[in-house]
Amino acid sequence: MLKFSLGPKVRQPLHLHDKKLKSLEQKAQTIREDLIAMLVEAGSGHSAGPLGMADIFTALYFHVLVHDPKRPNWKDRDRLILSNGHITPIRYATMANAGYFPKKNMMSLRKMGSPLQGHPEHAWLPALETTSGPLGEGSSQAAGMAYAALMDTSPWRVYCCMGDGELNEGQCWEAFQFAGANRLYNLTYIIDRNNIQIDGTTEEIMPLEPLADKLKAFGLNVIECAGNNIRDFVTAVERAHATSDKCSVIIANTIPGYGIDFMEYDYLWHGKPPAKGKEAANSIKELRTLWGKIQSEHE
Ligand SMILES: Cc1ncc(C[n+]2csc(CCOP(=O)(O)OP(=O)(O)O)c2C)c(N)n1
Ligand SMILES: [Mg+2]
Repeated sequence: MLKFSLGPKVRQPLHLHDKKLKSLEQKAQTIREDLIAMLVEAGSGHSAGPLGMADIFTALYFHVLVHDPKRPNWKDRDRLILSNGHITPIRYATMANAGYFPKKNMMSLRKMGSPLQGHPEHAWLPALETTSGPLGEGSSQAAGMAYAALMDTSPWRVYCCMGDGELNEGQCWEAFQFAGANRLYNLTYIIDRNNIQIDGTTEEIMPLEPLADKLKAFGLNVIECAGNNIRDFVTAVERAHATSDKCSVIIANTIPGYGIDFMEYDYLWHGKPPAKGKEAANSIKELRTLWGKIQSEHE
């Protein structure tokens, strides 16, 4: 039974036309290059997860979220919770490109006193919505926010990014139970299904499969998509928006280290940046090759 009545939250289709798609792909490319520049300058931080999620963050900030970078405290903004806090460099790079703060500030990543800490610090950068890093917590915070929004009949939606290795944390499954039982249809979890975690592949360390079936058994609306295909991801979000009686989970199949050949699929790049010099230059070169391929697909 539905605990909350249907409000005005069912969103209109997102209308991703070809011209907009191309502009999002261009944006994602800029963001990937900015991300590498930030990580190289910081000399520490996470590469694989952030690169794999660049297309999704671009789609979120430039097409999906109802938000206003000039009014980060606007009460009706959508809430984006980063439960897998360690991938925050991709959020910073996307937020800078969206106008939340000057792009030159990106280079302060992980420096003393910078709002751009290695894991998100809400007190220093309120537009992050929460502080995160301890895996699992964001999943419950997001469910609580979505529940509150339904109680208040507020129009905003909640999106919560999670890692697949993060699902080893039992708290995630408590949050899924709560979201399923309360049919939080204004909440969408986005799982970065990149098959790696800090020290190996997910299936070696703590097998997750059959993941979709497990999530369905918790009463969730499960949608799978190719996470490095912006159109596919946006279509998945539209399907979540069209669901008015269940919380949705998008299993986004991404490539860790996407765009940099020597990082792709390799868990050893979970938590380190390319070294200054040759490795950094090669990373940018690889990303430009990817960009060439993306453009040629449109010809
Ligand atoms: C509660 C908790 N336990 C352990 C860690 C350390 N840790 C940080 S990231 C990570 C791996 C998470 O895997 P996944 O979410 O798949 O991230 P990916 O490697 O794909 O970026 C771990 C174990 C943590 N941050 N919080
Ligand atoms: Mg992972």
